[in-house]
Amino acid sequence: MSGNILEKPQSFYSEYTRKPGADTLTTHYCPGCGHGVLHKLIAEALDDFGVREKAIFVSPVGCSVFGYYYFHTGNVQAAHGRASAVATALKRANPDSIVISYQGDGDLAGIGGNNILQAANRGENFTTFFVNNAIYGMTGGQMAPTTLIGQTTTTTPRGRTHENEGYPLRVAELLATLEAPVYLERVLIGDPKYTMKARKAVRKAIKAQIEGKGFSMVEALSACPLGWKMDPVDAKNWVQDVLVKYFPLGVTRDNISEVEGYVPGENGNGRKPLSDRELVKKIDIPSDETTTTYPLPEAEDRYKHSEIKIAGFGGQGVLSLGVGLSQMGMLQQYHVSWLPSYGPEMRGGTAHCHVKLSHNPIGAPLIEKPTILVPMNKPSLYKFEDSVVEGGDIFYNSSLIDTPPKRSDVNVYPVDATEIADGLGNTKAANMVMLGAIIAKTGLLDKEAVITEMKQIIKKEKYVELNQNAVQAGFDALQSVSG
Ligand SMILES: Cc1ncc(C[n+]2csc(CCOP(=O)(O)OP(=O)(O)O)c2C)c(N)n1
Ligand code: SF4
Repeated sequence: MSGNILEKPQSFYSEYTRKPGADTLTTHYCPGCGHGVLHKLIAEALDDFGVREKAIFVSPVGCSVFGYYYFHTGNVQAAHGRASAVATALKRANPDSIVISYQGDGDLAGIGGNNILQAANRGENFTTFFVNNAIYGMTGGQMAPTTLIGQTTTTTPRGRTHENEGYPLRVAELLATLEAPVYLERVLIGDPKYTMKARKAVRKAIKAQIEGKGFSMVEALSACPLGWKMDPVDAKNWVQDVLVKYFPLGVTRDNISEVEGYVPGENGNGRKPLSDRELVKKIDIPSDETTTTYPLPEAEDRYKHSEIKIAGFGGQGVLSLGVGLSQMGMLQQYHVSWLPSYGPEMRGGTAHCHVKLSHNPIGAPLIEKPTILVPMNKPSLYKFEDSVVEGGDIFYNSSLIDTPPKRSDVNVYPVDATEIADGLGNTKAANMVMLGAIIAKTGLLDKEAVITEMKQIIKKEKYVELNQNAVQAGFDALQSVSG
């Protein structure tokens, strides 16, 4: 909207040509549905704040799954319930963007219940619009977590009972018990007399994100005439006369003025830096331990983003080697990630982990093509050898692998890890021998710092020295090897 001229927001396509069929001017929503009105309020706000070009609309499963037909913004589809996880990733990877997560009640409060709770609790700096129509609309009217007691749905044909299905969830109130969210409000969509309040809330929530304040959500009570098997007028009245009695309108959290915003790239990565609230301060565990940090090691360029896969039998310390690399990486100023993958057995089964050490923020922890492979036993070498990138490194446990890797386009380093560890008096230290060997050849970490900080990886005091010696021995074994 500009001046007194009423026009369709630029944040909508002028024609919905992505929608199948000849009708490219109307939406797919049923008459009387609240989705269209909320879409319009969001689109107008994006226009008025001038953020259309950097807005990303996340539509998960539900009637709004086709949001990309309408919003002339970036669009990403999320799996059912995962919009808040996808929005988290989008915002963290693109702190300048304006991320809108748009979810129904089946999606947000049902299958995605834990996702929204965790995202709100982390104070992710994106905006959620939560359409509470007390039913699963798209699939024909099953009970949602917000369905009222006594409400009939296809899965509660005699009406929801608290004995059988529990009580309807009040999401805006639930999230208000968390420390992090900055703004939560419940509004009503569908009747003009409530629309101005809803419009204000939509704008406030988006503005909070623009200012880098943190997590905001607007819960919109909305009619679903089709799911409720009502005509649009009765449905509109039911929202105002019945739904609103259980879900009171209003603000359940507004901390916007209390928190400092962040400036992308300067003091934030898409999340606002959480200030300690009084409650948190009171229960903060006092700590007098100070952590020493070390400068980023000067390794070759190709190690500025290392994707390391470590694999072996359960019990070989594969996962702890990964943890060790990551913890030491953190102390030495890397961005790190560690993702374990366990076999079904506790001991003797296979285990592997994915470790990333990077000079830049890491988008996702999974590794498909490692730049460094560390097989501790034969099956792991066979399984992962082909996946290593050309020019990458393989450090293999030559004590247990008698057939060396076949690849000629990678650097191959045999490390007698198990034998060296046995010589030090404990087979279990083979993983730390390997750590020393990797450091010797890649320069990824500062060896002296790793030895000094060994107690951060090895918690039991009596094993610290053994593992320090193991790192040194692995380092010595490979330092003199050329290549
Ligand atoms: C993993 C998965 N489970 C189930 C479905 C089926 N499904 C599609 S839409 C939907 C319900 C969506 O309801 P809601 O989030 O309330 O949105 P509304 O349709 O009411 O806007 C379900 C269960 C699916 N597509 N994917
Ligand atoms: S089924 Fe319900 S939520 Fe879906 S478009 Fe129709 S009225 Fe809207």
